[in-house]
Amino acid sequence: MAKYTFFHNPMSRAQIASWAFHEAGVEPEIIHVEWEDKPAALLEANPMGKLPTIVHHHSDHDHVVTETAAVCHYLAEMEAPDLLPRAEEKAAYFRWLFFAAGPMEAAVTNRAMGWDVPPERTMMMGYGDYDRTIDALDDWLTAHPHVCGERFTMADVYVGSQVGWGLRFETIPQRDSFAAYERRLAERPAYRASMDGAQD
Ligand SMILES: N[C@@H](CCC(=O)N[C@@H](CS)C(=O)NCC(=O)O)C(=O)O
Repeated sequence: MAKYTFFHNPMSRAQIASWAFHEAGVEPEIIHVEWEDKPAALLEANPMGKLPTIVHHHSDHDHVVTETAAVCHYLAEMEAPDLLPRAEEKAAYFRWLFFAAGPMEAAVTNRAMGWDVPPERTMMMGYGDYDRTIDALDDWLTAHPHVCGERFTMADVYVGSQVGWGLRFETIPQRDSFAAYERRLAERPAYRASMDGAQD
């Protein structure tokens, strides 16, 4: 039995987890999910029926992990310590991992839905406004080749995917830093292997 069960559909955020599995060098049992016919095992593990959902079969018990950023970090914790941040990298690692999963995800999806924060309400929004959010990440990636600086870590799988998907679906603007970051990450063998798998 594989150590992990991975509920997957390539046209979803599960593709980010697929890249994370490849980076971690772990081969899960993949259960392909059709949106209109979600398996009972998925709904049992995650009543929201959202992807990615993974189940870690650990000794005599199972652990369910949902939320893409958490899945990425969990796989690094459990399987790929080299992709965890070193002491001096932790601040940037957690800052931008949470930034991408919280403020950035909210800013980008709200904009894609056609909703912008009224200027007088930006103080109460976690991301302020869309432009400020995008500019913050642009500034960081202009000054740093990866989330933690020179070294690739698991945070780049998540932050890089947000940038890559954003550029592809035009939900984030073209910026030199984003394009260069995407190109750098696309050279990784694990990224390419996960994309090959997505086309099967
Ligand atoms: N907060 C979740 C969001 C997951 C999510 O919304 N996944 C979408 C696909 S990208 C999904 O499973 N949609 C199916 C549904 O809602 O029925 C995460 O970050 O993983």
